[in-house]
Amino acid sequence: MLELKNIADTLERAFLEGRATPQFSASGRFSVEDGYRVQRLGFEKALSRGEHLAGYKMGLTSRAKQRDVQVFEPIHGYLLKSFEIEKNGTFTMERKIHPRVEPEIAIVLKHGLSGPGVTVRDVENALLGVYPALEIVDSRYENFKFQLSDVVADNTSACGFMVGRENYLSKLSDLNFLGVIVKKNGKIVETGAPAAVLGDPLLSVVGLANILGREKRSIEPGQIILTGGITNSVPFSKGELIEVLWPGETLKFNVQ
Ligand code: OOG
Ligand code: MG
Repeated sequence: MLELKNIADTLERAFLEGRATPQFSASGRFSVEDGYRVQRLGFEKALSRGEHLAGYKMGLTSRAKQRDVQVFEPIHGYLLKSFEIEKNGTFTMERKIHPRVEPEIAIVLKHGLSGPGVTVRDVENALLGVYPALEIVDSRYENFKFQLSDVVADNTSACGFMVGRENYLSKLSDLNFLGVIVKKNGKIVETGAPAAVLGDPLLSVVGLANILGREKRSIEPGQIILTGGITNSVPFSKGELIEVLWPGETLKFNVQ
């Protein structure tokens, strides 16, 4: 039997030191439920280090992302305030393993939502903002290779995020069609549209609210919800420039 507390300790060390660890599912029975138990332990450890919750993320909500990592089920994790990257800022490779960037739609609600029975209409009525965003994932597993339970335990590879100022709330009926372009060092490397995320990124929020409801938790007003990567994630390294071009706003960072 794998000891869940030991797994949480190992993942915390990998995260804090930026050193990859072998996946756990390879060395014994490790269920998805165990993965979420480990994620919960990791969250409690983060709080006791003085970290704060910023919101939640959904992952593996697009075919591109599922094929990318060969895991075919949506997952959810938590976002810490310290993950937020300054706009037009720099991203440091210090204590990172093999980070990758992906374009996402971020959602903020003006009133709380909790399942069961949350619908798209409920999410629409609760919306405060719909923002262009990017996420940086950095799996704590060797070679970015994992099974479903591993990636859940590793807080779904969460590492960083940036949320734009542009609010697409007034363009909600066209949200699915907003194109996004990812450039690395000035060259286009990925293109996509929010429709890639479950056919509508608001469905990601529906899923999250219903999942949290089962745990007697809820999405709180003002929390940031990342709805999931639209394209394949793009690896980068020191000295490179990443730009994510959205209608009305470009999100970018230099890698140091
Ligand atoms: C898993 C996390 C997936 C997304 O947006 O699909 C994710 C990974 O790719 O490491 O964040
Ligand atoms: Mg993501």
